[in-house]
Amino acid sequence: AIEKTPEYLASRFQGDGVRYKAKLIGIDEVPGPQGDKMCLDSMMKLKGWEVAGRQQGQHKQRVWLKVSSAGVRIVDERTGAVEHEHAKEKISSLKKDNSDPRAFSYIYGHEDTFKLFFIKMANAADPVIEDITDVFQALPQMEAVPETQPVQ
Ligand code: I3P
Repeated sequence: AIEKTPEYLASRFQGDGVRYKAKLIGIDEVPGPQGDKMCLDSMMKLKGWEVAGRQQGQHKQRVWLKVSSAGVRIVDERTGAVEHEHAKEKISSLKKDNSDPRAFSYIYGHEDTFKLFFIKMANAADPVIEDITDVFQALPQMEAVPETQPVQ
């Protein structure tokens, strides 16, 4: 395994960060920042809507999920527009979907409103969960890494 030094994390997540191909299963307003049952209920509801949508011939939106030292961004695959920008300080919950190894969710809080974002990765969800976790945990070290100055 790669040793996650502050230098490694800083360079992995600098700028645009790491980009993953994904689909947006859905977004749901939830009552609070965290809670197992609350997340599971919300994910189950969004899954129900996904199934209902598919039965009507709708497809999930294709997106790029970008994980950087700033947080998570969701970019529309077709237009390239940044649709959601979630500062890591405001992400309060990160959950695997135990019934689907490609899916996970997180909660983003803004003022008194919390929204659960349910994402389906093109591949396994574990690597992106690990990246987001690293970004949360690496904050103090990453700030301590000095800017490298170009040699004149
Ligand atoms: C598709 C299949 C894919 C799914 C896709 C469905 O149905 O279930 O696995 O993509 O969802 O349309 P079918 O087999 O009938 O073509 P995901 O695995 O990424 O969910 P989508 O239409 O919302 O992209």
